[in-house]
Amino acid sequence: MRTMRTFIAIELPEPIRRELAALGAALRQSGVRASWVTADRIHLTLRFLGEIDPEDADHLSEILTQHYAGHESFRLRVAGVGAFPNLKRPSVVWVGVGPSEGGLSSAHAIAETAAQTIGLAPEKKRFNAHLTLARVREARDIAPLVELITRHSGFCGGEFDVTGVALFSSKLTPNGPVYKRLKDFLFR
Ligand code: 2AM
Repeated sequence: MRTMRTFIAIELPEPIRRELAALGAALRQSGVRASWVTADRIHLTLRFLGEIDPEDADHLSEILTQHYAGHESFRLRVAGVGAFPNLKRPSVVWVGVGPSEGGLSSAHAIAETAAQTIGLAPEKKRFNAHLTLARVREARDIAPLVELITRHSGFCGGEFDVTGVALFSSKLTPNGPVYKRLKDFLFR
């Protein structure tokens, strides 16, 4: 059976995307070799599922429909810029999202439980809500990027109401991943 590479994520509204696009353009000026995630593809991943069977995707969708239907909407704030694992060795440039407790935490818990229900192993890494802006390709000469991240650390992208989450497929291509929204799970 053909599997699909999938993940569960929260989409961002247009005004936030515009702010992220402007921030990305500013950081790109560093000239450091990195693959920049275009603003239309930036999302908040709740759970990366990897390759799953279409049957499991259907089962997962049923569970998510049921559980998210009872969820309250909540507000998130997009703010701050940093790097994983740290600014000395930036590998991933991220933008912060919070608060991580409350609605975001319970929306994440639903995604995690659903993933385990279809037989996936529990996620070992602690959930760290972030938006990936870039993946750094060049470990040397990163000083200009670090400088720009530091200068923009007070970045504020605005707030938005989360009214649902979605299941996405991800196809890896030479031009980067192509994401497709497969199904929406709207809150009550
Ligand atoms: P990231 O933003 O931190 O890279 C689609 O690939 C989404 O799933 C991305 O947002 C990515 O998170 C997330 N993801 C989590 N674990 C992943 C993995 N092992 N491989 C690819 N993407 C992963």
